[in-house]
Amino acid sequence: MTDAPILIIDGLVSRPRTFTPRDLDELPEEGKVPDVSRYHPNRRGSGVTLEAILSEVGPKPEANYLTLHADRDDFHVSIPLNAVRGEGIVVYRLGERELDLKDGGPVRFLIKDPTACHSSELDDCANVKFLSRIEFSERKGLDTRPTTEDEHAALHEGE
Ligand SMILES: Nc1nc2c(c(=O)[nH]1)N[C@H]1C(S)=C(S)[C@@H](COP(=O)(O)O)O[C@H]1N2
Ligand SMILES: [Mo]
Repeated sequence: MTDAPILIIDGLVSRPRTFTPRDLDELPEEGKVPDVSRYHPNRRGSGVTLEAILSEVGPKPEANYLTLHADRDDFHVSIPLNAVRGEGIVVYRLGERELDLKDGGPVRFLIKDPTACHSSELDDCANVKFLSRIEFSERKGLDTRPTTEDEHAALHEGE
């Protein structure tokens, strides 16, 4: 595992910071998610809850939205903090190794119980791969999720 930062948290939080895999490993046990296949049978890896990260950074009272940024392919999703609280998981390991690109690594966001694509704020499309930064803001931020079936098909074509 690399010791380099893999995730940036910034915007409206009391303690903006970066996390290395070791930093994430050191979060309290109750924030650990040992195996994401219990939520999504076809997905692999382990990680921590979004809630555990929120406890570290302390979102400010006016932080209504969080935006999940994937710089690698310029994909972005912005969802209300209240809706995703308790639902979000940050996956960054597969056993003792880092999560592969083909699993959406090195960091992948997962929603425990997402709805079908473009049917809600917390849909499958919000399961952001290659997550590099989580930004907190008062208003909704950048959201590049596909909004039509055609856009969606085109996005998956490129995978
Ligand atoms: N970085 C990034 N994350 C992404 C996407 C993408 O194009 N780039 N596509 C989204 C969409 S539209 C869907 S439906 C899911 C698909 O995830 P899966 O390939 O693991 O099923 O990933 C989401 N996460
Ligand atoms: Mo999607």
